[in-house]
Amino acid sequence: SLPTLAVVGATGAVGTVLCDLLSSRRNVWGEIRLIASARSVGRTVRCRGEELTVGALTPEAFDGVDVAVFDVPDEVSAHWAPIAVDRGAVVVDNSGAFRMERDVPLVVPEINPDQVRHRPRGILANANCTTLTMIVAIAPLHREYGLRELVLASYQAVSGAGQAGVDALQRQLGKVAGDRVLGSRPGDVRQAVGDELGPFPAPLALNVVPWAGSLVDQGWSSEEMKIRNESRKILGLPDLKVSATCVRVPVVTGHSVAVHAVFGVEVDAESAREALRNAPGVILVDDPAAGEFPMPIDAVGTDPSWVGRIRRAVDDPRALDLFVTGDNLRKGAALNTAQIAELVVRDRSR
Ligand code: 11C
Repeated sequence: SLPTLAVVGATGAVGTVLCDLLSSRRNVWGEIRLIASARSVGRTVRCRGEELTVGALTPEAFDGVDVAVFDVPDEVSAHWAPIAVDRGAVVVDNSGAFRMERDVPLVVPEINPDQVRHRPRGILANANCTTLTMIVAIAPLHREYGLRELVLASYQAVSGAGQAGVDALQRQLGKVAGDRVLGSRPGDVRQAVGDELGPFPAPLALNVVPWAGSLVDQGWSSEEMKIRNESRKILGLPDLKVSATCVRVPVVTGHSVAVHAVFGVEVDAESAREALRNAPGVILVDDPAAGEFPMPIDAVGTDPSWVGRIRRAVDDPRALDLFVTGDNLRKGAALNTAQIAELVVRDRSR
């Protein structure tokens, strides 16, 4: 019989996209069981053309489940993932709770699919959405040239902070639209936005905020350290130099990253384009003369990472500069977890 999939956090920003994706991907699942926190229990969600009723997060909810995908906060995953494993499920976790644990693989199916087999704790981790968007385009270049260093600046959408982030931007846009004065200084939206900051430390409407996540160490944000640590783990390069600056921008969905990548050998923009043209999960859009470059408005609702603006660095023949953008809720989250879950069942039926 076909395997049973549980989706924990089914009504959140990522869970909703996952249900949507499961309706359009090749169907490998028998029962799909939707699970969420108490306030969403009893709601119905459409998945594969059926109305499914959301159930409660209890140990028994995992009985008979083959794979459980978790799209919930770190502390919820940390508590519940081992319970799901005890009940017999393989867990695919999209939180930060397990990603850097030595005995939990961090899987990107285009890069390290074989790692789904090594899961001593029954848990497979899904990377952060900014890491995932960028790494799918960097791995083929690493295979070609041998990566030494990444210098990154992100342009992250508000949906990375969940539905609360989207709601906050939309409320703020309502307040600044039509406000031609925008406070005492033109362009200063603080007065218009007032206290509608939502999960962000400053207004996002008509602004950019160089901050995502929490303060970790020496001024670095958690998001910046995740990109560094996760890129090293996924590529199997423990000494890779990574410096990231994470910035939130007023985009609803689609994380973008400007990348300066330094390699072990001299690079050539055309051969880099060729490597990316042939890479899984990547779309090359690189014709600036024709006004073609990757943007969140292209990437939203699509599966691949869109990459373009590929240039060899003027001052370093071993470095490439490029721009990547991808749907943070799809490849950045729901899609990658769906792909990992599918690998688990494909592997089982071999
Ligand atoms: C953001 N990337 O855009 C974050 C959200 O580690 O999975 C996801 C945080 C994570 O705010």
